[in-house]
Amino acid sequence: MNRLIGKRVLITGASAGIGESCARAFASHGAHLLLSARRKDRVAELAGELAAAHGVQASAHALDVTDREAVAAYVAELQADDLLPDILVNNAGKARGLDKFHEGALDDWEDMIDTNVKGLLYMSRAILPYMVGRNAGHVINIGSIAGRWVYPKGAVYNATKFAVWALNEGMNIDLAGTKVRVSSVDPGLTETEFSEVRFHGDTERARSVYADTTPLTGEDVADAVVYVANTPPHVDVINLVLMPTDQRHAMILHRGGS
Ligand code: 8X3
Repeated sequence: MNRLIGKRVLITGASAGIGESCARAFASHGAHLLLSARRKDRVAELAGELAAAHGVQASAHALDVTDREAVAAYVAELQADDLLPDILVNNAGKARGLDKFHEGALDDWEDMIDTNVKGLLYMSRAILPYMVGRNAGHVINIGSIAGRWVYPKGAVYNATKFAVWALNEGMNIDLAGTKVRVSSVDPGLTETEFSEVRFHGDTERARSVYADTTPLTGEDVADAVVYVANTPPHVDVINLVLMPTDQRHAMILHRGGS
């Protein structure tokens, strides 16, 4: 049963990767889209394409989730226009660097903490009061297996995703007694721009992350997000962890064919 027809979904970081795949998957289920990303041109093009293809409403907004005033202004605008979302997908996130802790770059750390933690906080804090007011709504946080297991050279990225896990848990606890649901979808190795961003544009190194293995795609993760969003209102998926069949743990990845 499709419960997503006519639902309004706000997706952050929707210009590429898992966010873009989520936009495509929700649109194909008849949901209206509020797409945001720092890169307005990419997200505007996607909104136009999906609106035309699926007959849904789709708008694009240039938004840096680390800018708390910009987040507040965007949500105020949505409220004024009666466009508040039924579903918020906190997708904007990134890894920057893969270094031993004592060699890590402070700028990388700030970037990850600002986006993965503070950005998620700003968006959720701005939207949730309206969901609580309506006693309906769903926040879906894109976490990671990096929030379950720490791996070498990942400490700060791991810490931000452990934070997403804790915030997902904390929101759920504090929303007990309401009908507002909070879920995390926690993927393992997924081939997107993720590694290119992590390695500051080093495409060769990025490619090596996925060599000789079959990673998840953005579509695989979007399928899981849509499943979580489409469950009946009395069901709250707290965490959904998915990994490639070739991966069974952050540090156990099979390479080299069958
Ligand atoms: C992405 C998963 O294991 O590459 O968050 O960090 S991993």
